[in-house]
Amino acid sequence: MAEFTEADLAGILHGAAASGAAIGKLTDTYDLDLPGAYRVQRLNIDRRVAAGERIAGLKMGFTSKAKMAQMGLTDVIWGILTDAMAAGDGLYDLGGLIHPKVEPEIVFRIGRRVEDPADAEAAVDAVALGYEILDSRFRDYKFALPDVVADNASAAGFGIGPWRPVVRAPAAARDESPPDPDISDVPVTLAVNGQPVSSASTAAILGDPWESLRSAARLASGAGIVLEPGWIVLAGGITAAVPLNPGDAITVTADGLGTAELLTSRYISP
Ligand code: OOG
Ligand code: MG
Repeated sequence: MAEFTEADLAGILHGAAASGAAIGKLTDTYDLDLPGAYRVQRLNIDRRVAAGERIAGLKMGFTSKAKMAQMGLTDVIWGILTDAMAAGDGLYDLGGLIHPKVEPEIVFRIGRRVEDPADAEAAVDAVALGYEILDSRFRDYKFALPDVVADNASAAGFGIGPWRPVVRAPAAARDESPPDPDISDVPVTLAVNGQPVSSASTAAILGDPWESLRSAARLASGAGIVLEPGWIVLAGGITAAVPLNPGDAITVTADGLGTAELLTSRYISP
């Protein structure tokens, strides 16, 4: 195994993202374990923050069987989102990306500081349907768990549909009535240019997307991260991700949760 520092590996990943040129798996050449991979991930987030980006929240990965099967991995992972990854309202420019994909997500909004992960669920003030744009820095999306963790769980972008405020039953009735809107088992469809290409229930996310929120809070707390008001948590792709091409119109819909839309530009900036 080659000599390396975690800063070297972060630099390699940053270089791939900045140049749009894919790299081979780090684990083929370097002895990278999961704790080391999360440190590499953090080095590149620190680099983004030093460049002026702000942390926007967290993303969970491989929380659904469809995603695990698609990528051949079975452990839940997480990554960190920044404001620069927000897709915005205009046409989304795929320029600089290597091989982007899109997947439907449930998005949680944190309403107040989460000092204790046990408080995370109560701290969520709204939920929405959204999507995530993925762009693995690894050739052909071929990676082992430490690779994809170091690569910030392939994070590239995200978009959020209309927020739905979370309304909770009085404490005595909470066991029987889930928070409204009920997101535990809602059919979600992803359409490309008007054609539905994949659909699945939100129950695909660890049985209930709230479970993913709880995991995110536990993992963040273990990493010394405090969830801040206004942060979001992406619960994890509900269906397998689909390739994103210039000029695509992507629509993610779910009963009672509305629609999130992504229009990519036909023109790719150099
Ligand atoms: C890793 C990212 C996984 C999810 O929602 O499961 C992820 C990948 O598929 O490249 O974002
Ligand atoms: Mg995702």
